Amino acid sequence: MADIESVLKESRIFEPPSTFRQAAHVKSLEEYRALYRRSVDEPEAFWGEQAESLRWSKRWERVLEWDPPFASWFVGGCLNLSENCLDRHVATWRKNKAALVWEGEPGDTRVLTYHDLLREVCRFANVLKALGVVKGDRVGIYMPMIPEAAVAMLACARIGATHSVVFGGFSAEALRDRMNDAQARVIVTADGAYRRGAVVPLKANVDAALAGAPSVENVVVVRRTGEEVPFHAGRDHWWHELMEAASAQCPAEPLDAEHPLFILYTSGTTGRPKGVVHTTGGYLLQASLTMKLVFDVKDEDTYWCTADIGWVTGHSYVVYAPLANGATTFMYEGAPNHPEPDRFWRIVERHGITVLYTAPTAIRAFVRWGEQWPRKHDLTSLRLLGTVGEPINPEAWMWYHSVIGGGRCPIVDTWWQTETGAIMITPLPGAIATKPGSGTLPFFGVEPEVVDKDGHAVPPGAGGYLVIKKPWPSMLRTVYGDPERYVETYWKRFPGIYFTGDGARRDADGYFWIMGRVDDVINVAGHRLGTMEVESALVSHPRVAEAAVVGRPDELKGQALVAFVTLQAGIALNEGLRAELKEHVVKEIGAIARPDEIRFSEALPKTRSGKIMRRLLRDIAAGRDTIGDTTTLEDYSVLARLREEEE
Ligand code: 7RM
Repeated sequence: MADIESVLKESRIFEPPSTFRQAAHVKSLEEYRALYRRSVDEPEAFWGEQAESLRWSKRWERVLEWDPPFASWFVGGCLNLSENCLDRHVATWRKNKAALVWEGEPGDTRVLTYHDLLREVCRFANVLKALGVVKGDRVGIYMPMIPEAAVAMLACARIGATHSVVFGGFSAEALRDRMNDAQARVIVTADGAYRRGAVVPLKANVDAALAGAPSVENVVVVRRTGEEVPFHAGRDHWWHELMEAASAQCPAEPLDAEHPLFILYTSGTTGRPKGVVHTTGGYLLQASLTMKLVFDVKDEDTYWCTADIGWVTGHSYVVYAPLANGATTFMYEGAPNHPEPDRFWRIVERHGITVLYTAPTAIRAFVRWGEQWPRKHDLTSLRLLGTVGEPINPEAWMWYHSVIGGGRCPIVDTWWQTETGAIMITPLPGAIATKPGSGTLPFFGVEPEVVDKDGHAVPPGAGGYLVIKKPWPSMLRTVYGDPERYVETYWKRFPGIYFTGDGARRDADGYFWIMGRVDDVINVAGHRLGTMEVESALVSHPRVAEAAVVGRPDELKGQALVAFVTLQAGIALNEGLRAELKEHVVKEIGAIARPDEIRFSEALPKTRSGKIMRRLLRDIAAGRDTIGDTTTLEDYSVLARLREEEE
């Protein structure tokens, strides 16, 4: 009996377009394979060569020290990340190139050149120093998606302060717990943030959080929305006032390659937040190399990653990796449907976006809102599309490909995690043919495997647990303040091997297909089904926009399969449709996956980064109250509404 059974069949395949291939950094499958071979046969030589492309103030002595499960990369080397992102380019023709193009939700825009951005970063680095922040201190960042957020991150990196960005939509309690765990000395925030035309009271949340976070001595507040906010004399400072007084000269501090760059909290299911720690050299190297080869970034690109900086994708692929490559990174403050559902496409047209990187959850929302919205805009500037965050259902992939990409743009479906720091499994768009729903092949130096519960590799086509067999440069180094938890969470289940928590299968071409989180696997009469495949079967029905499946305890079968389904806009509910959807799943993948129950819902509970929270749906399906952590839930009203919608 397989650990996780695979039932989905998907046979479409898309070769890289030849014009794309010719101009790409990696141009053929043969080239990919040769480089990949070398990267895993001689990882230290490979990464050592790649690291030559960064600016080091002191060369490393050893590429890797591996004391399982603790890794040190570029041991003895010193560098500064902000110097690599800024000073390096300011010394070239890129000085006056746009580093950051920004659009606010109200439609205001700003452009910062590399020169501008360096000056802002230096000034804010001096502000932090003046507030007493020294190398090794932690700084909290709780901000809207405005340029100052990137400035604050880079300023921390410049002086060796470790930042901890907390998503601006999180509550005061979530912020308090994270600041306490990190023992942050300063928080950088704003008066408020625009979201769908309303104002999120960031400063008020900070005030509430600080009542229980005594380590924080100073708060720096950007004026964004202009609302009156209470000020605590001595503790609170306006960003613009401190910046006015600060010098624009600030030498980049040479930092050890293993100096902690940031702590990013992922909500564990219970209790204490889990602070994933990333360091400097290896992180920067893998983030910047993936940026170059996966997004095939060129100087002419205007690249837009839609993730919030409160998520790892925002750290790596909005801020650090694009800037390390001297690219133009575009940043948008607000919601995708404000004032109308065509906001993203309006932005693509207005700014001439060439590379777009977004999440499946957003794509499914666009499908649901209807293709009339993208059709209103000229999207021909786009040349490459990316997705991240969840498995993408083949139907959503096809829609993205044809409606947004005009059939001409490759799609890079990039699998990675907060813990991996950078992309791990992904197509290289000029080299690797894509299949809708597959992340395809491992990036250089990454050795993933699909294994059974005893850690043995499973044959092609079989489902199992996704693991990574060797250390990689941008891997997490520990859980902040809790190395035991680091070992326990990631390295215990398969001793000496990193466990991702995801289920996957590999097909006959060696392509990886992520099947969802292992904790979400549903056990129906002895068949262990991953969520992705059943959900994809539902989403392939023309009336379905999104689906989430969970198990509910069942005396006969172990678990019954409950599907929560969101329909396309404008579709009326009826009993016939329920039966039709059940039959559709049977036709697509077989009787074992037939949903026992279908519940229609206007929305599904999701995290801020768009991941469906199946844990909460399990409680609802079983009629239980939710006991677990809901602090990362995007829209609390969804839970109440779901409870009302009984079959
Ligand atoms: C970058 C990020 C990580 C989890 C991961 C998966 C899921 C992410 C994909 C994906 C299938 C993808 N960091 N995931 N990307 N599943 N295909 N391309 O998302 O720490 O927030 O989440 O997200 O389950 O383990 S994260």
